[in-house]
Amino acid sequence: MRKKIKLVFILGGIMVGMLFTTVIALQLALEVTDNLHVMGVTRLDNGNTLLCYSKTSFIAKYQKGLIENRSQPILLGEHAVIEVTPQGQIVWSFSDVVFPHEAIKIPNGNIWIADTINDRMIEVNPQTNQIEWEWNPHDVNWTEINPEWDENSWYMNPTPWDWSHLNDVDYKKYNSSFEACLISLRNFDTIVEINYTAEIAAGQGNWGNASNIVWLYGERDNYTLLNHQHNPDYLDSGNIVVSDSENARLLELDYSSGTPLSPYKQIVWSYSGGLRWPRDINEVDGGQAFIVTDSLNGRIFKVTRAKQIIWQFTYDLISPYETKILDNGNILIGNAFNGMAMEITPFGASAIVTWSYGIPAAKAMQYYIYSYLIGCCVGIIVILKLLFEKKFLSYWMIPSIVGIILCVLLMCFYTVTTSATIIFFRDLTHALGIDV
Ligand SMILES: [Ca+2]
Ligand SMILES: [Ca+2]
Ligand SMILES: [Ca+2]
Repeated sequence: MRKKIKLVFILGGIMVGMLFTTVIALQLALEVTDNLHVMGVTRLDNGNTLLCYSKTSFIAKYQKGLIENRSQPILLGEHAVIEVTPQGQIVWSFSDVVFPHEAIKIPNGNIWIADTINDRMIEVNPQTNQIEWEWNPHDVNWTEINPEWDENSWYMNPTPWDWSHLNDVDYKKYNSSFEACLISLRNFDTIVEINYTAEIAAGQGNWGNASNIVWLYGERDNYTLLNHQHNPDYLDSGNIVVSDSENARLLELDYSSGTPLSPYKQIVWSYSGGLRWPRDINEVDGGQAFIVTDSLNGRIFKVTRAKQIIWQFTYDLISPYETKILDNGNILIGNAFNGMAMEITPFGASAIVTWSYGIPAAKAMQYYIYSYLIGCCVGIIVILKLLFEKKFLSYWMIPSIVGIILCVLLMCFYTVTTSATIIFFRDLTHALGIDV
């Protein structure tokens, strides 16, 4: 009986210890390395890459609900949009943003940024870093768009922080008539298209006029239409695709269906089944297939219009955010939780990584946790063996102490090691086929 109680205490202690060390190790890794949580990625004509990042430590606080309002201090360097060369040199940056999700270059040379938690779309002149146009959902009189969105609705009651969660922006030129800006307002479950030409003509002080919203889809809390969407895109046909993330489906909308300002549009293609928080869809093969970012499944795949998955890539992805299809057929990835922008070249049924920027610290932590858990299992077996063979107390303590020392050393190695070492181990495990 006494032996049984002792056993329960020992096993319980080991389990609590494992859990505790794992949590501490994760926290340490994220805070010591504090790698970049990479969201939107765009390849520029000069070969450089624009990428939006926030530090992983911010994401951790944000997800725990520890950052609730603007009075919370935003640390220097915590968020930025940067331009990096193929060699990884930063040649431009803009940091007056909080959790930016997208940055694209428009034909006049300026950069459009979805400044997500600041609830605004900004146009930045990269020569001066001045904001030359800004579109805020709180400037819009939404009741003009839809009488049901009255003064009591969400639309007319802005909160100062992360109200709309404005998470994507796209550009389109409609022949010579006007240039348009497609914006995703995640917390509104709504996508809007803005007449950019009219906004610029109206001048500062008149931005955000409701009459410059020329098209929309979705309505807050009407989840039959959209539920917390990400990354709408214009198709070459003029239709719009969007990741209807919380509904775990992908939609193609007939742009011309319904009236332009009706929340309802005709869905002409959709895909669901097996998706976990899809956050991006891009057309390829002349509109005959799509590249999908299936975030929580840690994969990027290609699906045809006939709904066949014909290609998939998972290597090193942890909750990837979005992709952009490059002119040479390669795919640029914002690999959010694994802290990298990556370029991959499709190869057979998968792809090879041909370029990356950032440190995959989170992936290194996964390797650490697996090795740690294996170590613990071995430790438990040793302890049980010693116990049942009636050895002295001091003997079964030895493997535990050795195990703890090894864990601490491993933890130090993984957290303080250089990016080159992490990348070496990442590539080694991949080469050995034990990548997970
Ligand atoms: Ca995007
Ligand atoms: Ca987009
Ligand atoms: Ca995309």
